[in-house]
Amino acid sequence: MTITITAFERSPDGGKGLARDTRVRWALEEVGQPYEVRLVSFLAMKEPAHLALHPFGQIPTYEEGDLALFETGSIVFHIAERHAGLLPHDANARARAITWMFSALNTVEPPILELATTRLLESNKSWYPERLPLVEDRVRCRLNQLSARLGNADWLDGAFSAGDLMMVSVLLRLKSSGILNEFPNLAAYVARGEARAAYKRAFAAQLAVNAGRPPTG
Ligand code: GTB
Repeated sequence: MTITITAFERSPDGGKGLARDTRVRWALEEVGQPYEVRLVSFLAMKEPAHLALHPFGQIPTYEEGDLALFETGSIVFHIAERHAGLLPHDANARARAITWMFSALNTVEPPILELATTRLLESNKSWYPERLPLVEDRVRCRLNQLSARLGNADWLDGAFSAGDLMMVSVLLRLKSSGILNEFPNLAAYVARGEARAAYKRAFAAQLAVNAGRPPTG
């Protein structure tokens, strides 16, 4: 059955791979599943046809036969459950890998998003110089804890899993901030993710859509 995902017609990041279709492309590449991409504009995302797939009018979505999914956590979990390569067979190791997926999305991503939003939307506010360091420190707090847990390991719990895919995807958003480099083992962890052949294919595929198109917004 053909898998179709949606992605920005034109990503605001100009092809840096930070939009969330990249993590879905990466998961599909890791498990060797071909997929098609339907590009959608910001306007089309808010129209009924897309809202029927994604109630919040966002990308990415995932369609496969009768199944339509939204939310990258759910989509990557679905891919990892249906195809070998992203979740261990051992039941406990599998549960732990899934736990890392949730923690990437629920515990590590929120302060990183808060930082991105602060920088993007609040830099003209009088209180920005006071707020920014507070928000940065919330990110540092999480990275400090994650860094301590990762230690010298290559991946969070044994072999590379969907938990690492999600955690690296979340941390990638920090690359331009300089904060990631304060934690050399996390910077190396992200670089290991980026060095995977499947990630490179996913990145190249999104870049092919956005190359030569200046960032918007
Ligand atoms: N929780 C959802 C998920 O994980 O699937 C979040 C989905 C989401 O935020 N989608 C964004 C979207 O569709 C695109 S990825 N936004 C349009 C809208 O809400 O109207 C977020 C994103 C966008 C742009 C950059 N960038 O330019 O760097 C990075 C990340």
